[in-house]
Amino acid sequence: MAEIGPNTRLRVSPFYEATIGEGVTAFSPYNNMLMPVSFGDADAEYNRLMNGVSQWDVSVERQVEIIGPDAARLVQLLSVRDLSKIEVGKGKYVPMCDHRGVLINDPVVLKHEDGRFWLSIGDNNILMWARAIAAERGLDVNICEPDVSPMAIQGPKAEDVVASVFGDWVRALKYFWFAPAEINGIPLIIQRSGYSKQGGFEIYLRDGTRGIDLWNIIKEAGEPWGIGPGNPSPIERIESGLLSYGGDTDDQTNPFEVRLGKYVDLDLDDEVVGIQALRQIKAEGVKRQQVGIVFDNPECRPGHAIWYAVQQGDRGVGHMTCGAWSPRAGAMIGFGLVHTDLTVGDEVDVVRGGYVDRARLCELPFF
Ligand code: THG
Repeated sequence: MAEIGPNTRLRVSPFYEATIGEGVTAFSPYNNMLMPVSFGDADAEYNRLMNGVSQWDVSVERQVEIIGPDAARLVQLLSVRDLSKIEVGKGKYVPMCDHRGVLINDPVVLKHEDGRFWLSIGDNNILMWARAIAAERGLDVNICEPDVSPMAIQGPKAEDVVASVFGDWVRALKYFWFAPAEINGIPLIIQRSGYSKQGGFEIYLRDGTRGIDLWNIIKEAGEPWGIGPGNPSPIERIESGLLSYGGDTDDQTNPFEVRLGKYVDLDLDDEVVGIQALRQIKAEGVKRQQVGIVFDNPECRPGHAIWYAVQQGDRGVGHMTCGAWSPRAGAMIGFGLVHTDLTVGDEVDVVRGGYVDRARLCELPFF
């Protein structure tokens, strides 16, 4: 069997050995790292997330740290959401666009102090982007990627597990709020957040040499609740309507098309990258929309390829950008990126390889 090994261009997660020990069976490339995407038992992994608690290596969610007198200014210039009221100790979900108004990331922004922020990024090189914009605008900031690696604890029992390790104070953390913590000398940040709608926390490891220690502390503490390994679930995130930047978006996608319009503030000043283009896009009318797709045939199962063509008769009306068998829907479901002249309830054909499947458009989220 061929191998893809860690090398200087493929950085190693501090939890790598731990996930190998847990029996990881598949990885996906993300931010020049490998993200575990399967531990070989999809049903058990989904059930843990829905009914118990699941432990994820999401160190691929890299942090871009911005420090300095102009840090707040730079973070706002990079973000099409108004950040003037962001509070110290709270994160915010923020679309980032290029000068065309095309979505280039959807990070969680964490404000640590007035002059210090983290952008907790998806799969794109925002470190380079932030440095380029800062230099162009002559801003007084320092930008780096700190030694920080998030682990997610997700599911209805996540709070009990995290409280058993760090104390009951974590139960009082509101959504997206974070606080520093420490266990056995391991420096951490704990936030109520994570890429699922089943509740939970993200623990940002701030010392990459202590990854296995942290993994084992959480694993042992979670045993009474049946904790086990998992990863951002393609099934649950589709059911819950969570966007995957780079999966559900292409090189033309703007935030209005993928349900992020509520996080866009068009009256931000003109200097914000992409804001002028977004005003024009809005004025001209948005051409595509993200909707749910439910397949008629209950036997239908997802295939390999993505971005299947969606048609009405012979007319191409868009694409299906992701799909999964949904236990809760009892059907194959997915997201469509389709023309705005289609509406919820419309029947469509999804063309997958040689097959044509009948499906119906519906509102997102599914649940
Ligand atoms: N956690 C952290 N960093 C991340 C992710 C994460 N960086 C990369 C990637 N995931 C960014 N994408 C998302 C997508 C959705 C959410 C968070 C990050 C999310 N959305 C909620 C929703 O859509 O309902 C809440 C948004 C809101 O209303 O504020 O949580 O998972 N650290």
